[in-house]
Amino acid sequence: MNTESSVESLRRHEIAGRVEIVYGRGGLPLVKITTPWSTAEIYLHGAHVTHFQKNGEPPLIFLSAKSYFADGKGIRGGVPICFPWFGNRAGEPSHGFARITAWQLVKTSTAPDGTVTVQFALPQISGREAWKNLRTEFIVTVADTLTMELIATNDGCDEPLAIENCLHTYFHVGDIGAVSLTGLRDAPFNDFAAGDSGTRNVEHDAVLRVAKETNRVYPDNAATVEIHDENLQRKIRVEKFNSHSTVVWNPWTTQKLPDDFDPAEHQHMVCVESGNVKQNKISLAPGKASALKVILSSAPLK
Ligand code: TA6
Repeated sequence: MNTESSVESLRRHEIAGRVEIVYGRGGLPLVKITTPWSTAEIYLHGAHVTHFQKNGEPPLIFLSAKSYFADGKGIRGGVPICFPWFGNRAGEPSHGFARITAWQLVKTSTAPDGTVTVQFALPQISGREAWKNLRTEFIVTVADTLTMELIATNDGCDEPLAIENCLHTYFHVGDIGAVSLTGLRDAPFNDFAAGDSGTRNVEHDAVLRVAKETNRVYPDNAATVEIHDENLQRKIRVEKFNSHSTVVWNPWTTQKLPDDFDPAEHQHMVCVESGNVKQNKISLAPGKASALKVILSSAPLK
């Protein structure tokens, strides 16, 4: 954990009634946000959004009751920032090193209407010389919606950088058996569930229901997805910008996960992830930037 991330040194970023910096779980620095419409929480560890809840509604974001909150470990739930790669790499952390790194808190601000914006920067990491030219920011805007923007810039002048990015958002649902996803009808996907290595498939049903282990990467897909939750009588909208991959995941009780997730928790979560992964990976030319943006909103189902 870098010295900048001790809470006392971060208190200058506090805004009365809007932004508070505290020690969160595992003693990790936590940014607590209150707006007229909502509350949110973001750990500097991974610049990880762990909570977003509109006043009078259940949380919109799922967080495992068994999550780790420790250096070197990803937080289970919330919005893991999968970066600068997605998935497994031999001898490397799954989904990249961004989510297990303490980000720097750069700036907090609030608008006259009470909207709060928090900016983070991924520090240079010793031993990661291959990424020395990568400058990465994460900007979170909290209001009655939650907007997250991951901006990667190649500060080098000769070599392109091959990156993947994905905001791996875990959504809270009342009961996965009463949930349907819209927006993916007729969209081809690669199936990675139950050890499948990515068989290409397509479905023509009007909505996607999750009734088993589900792990789908929809390539070349920028669809706005809605999560219709009959149990909570709520729909969550996932709007994406500069995202060419959609991932839908629920481990059910069959995918073996570390003990930071209780298999029974599968009933109360579904991941709808937005990014540029696998065949949609990005070649970031010298001097160029790529901004992935996601806007989360919710409304009554009827
Ligand atoms: O997004 C789906 C996925 O790639 C699954 O394969 C599963 O591994 C999930 O991410 C969680 O990965 P994690 O490394 O956080 O356990």
